[in-house]
Amino acid sequence: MDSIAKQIESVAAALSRARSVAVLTGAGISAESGIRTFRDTMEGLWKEFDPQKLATPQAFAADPALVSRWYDSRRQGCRAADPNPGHTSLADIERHLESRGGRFTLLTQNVDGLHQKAGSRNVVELHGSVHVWRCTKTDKEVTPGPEPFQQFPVPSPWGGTLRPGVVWFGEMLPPAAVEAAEDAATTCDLFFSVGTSAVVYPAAGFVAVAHRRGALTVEINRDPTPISSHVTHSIRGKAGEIIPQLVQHAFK
Ligand code: BV8
Repeated sequence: MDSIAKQIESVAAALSRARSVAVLTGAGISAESGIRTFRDTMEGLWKEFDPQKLATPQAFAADPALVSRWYDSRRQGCRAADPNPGHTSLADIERHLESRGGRFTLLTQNVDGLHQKAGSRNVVELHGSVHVWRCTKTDKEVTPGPEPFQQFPVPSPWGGTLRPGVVWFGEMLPPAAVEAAEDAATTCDLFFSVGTSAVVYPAAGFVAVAHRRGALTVEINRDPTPISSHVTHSIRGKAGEIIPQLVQHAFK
């Protein structure tokens, strides 16, 4: 494999010419903002829980107080976190593409809202948001204030219970989000997969859609993943270090 510097140079050259760019991000891009990745061992009072088991409708049905407490503690952590150079450099790429009439679509599996905080505009939240909660009785959505919830499970204004506005395992993704992702994957010249273990579907499948069409596909990830040998370039490194270098080389 080429050295990282060589990979960055060739990807930056493609980025400088691209008309349409799609990016899929996962928990790894928020790691440098202090938000634990999804599969890192949980810490503190959550360390004996498996996130994959907690992020399900079954877990919420069995213990709505526990699951709501977990999500509210994550919501507080996300509110307190700041975007890192990985997030802000993706917002820079979007601005560069838009300034020359190009297209930029940011597909995120993250529920932390940090891409929006960093100034990204065309953000597609494939797995929803921890900052939006939904009434289990009326399906109406609320955006709770900054304070932690005082009561668990959280009563809704409509007599039901509030659940986090995220997509749990076994739940369908928002159809509009899937449509936007499919459109981006089928029209982009360049598809990045950043900070994701690429094991959760359908999100992990969009890079292959782009690759099969001949788009240039690039992974930026700390560790190898199941897609590492199926993309054009797999760059091993931190998103907060690699993406700013791409911006520097592509748009100097
Ligand atoms: C669906 C929201 C149709 C909640 C999440 C059986 C029954 C039902 C479904 C299935 C089934 N078997 C398989 C499925 C499909 C299932 C799935 O894919 N399962 C996998 C695990 C096998 N998918 C679904 O259920 C989806 N829905 O298919 O509906 C359906 C419906 C019914 C029946 C059948 C089909 C819904 C999936 C969405 C689940 N919700 N999150 C929440 O956040 O609590 S997914 C969860 O995993 C997180 O959102 C996260 O985004 C996602 C992926 O994790 P990553 O983001 O990749 O994070 P991870 O920690 O894994 O990796 C981080 C990476 O970053 C690492 O590789 C690391 O090396 C790297 N890294 C770390 N630091 C850095 C870094 N990289 C760069 N820089 C750094 N600094």
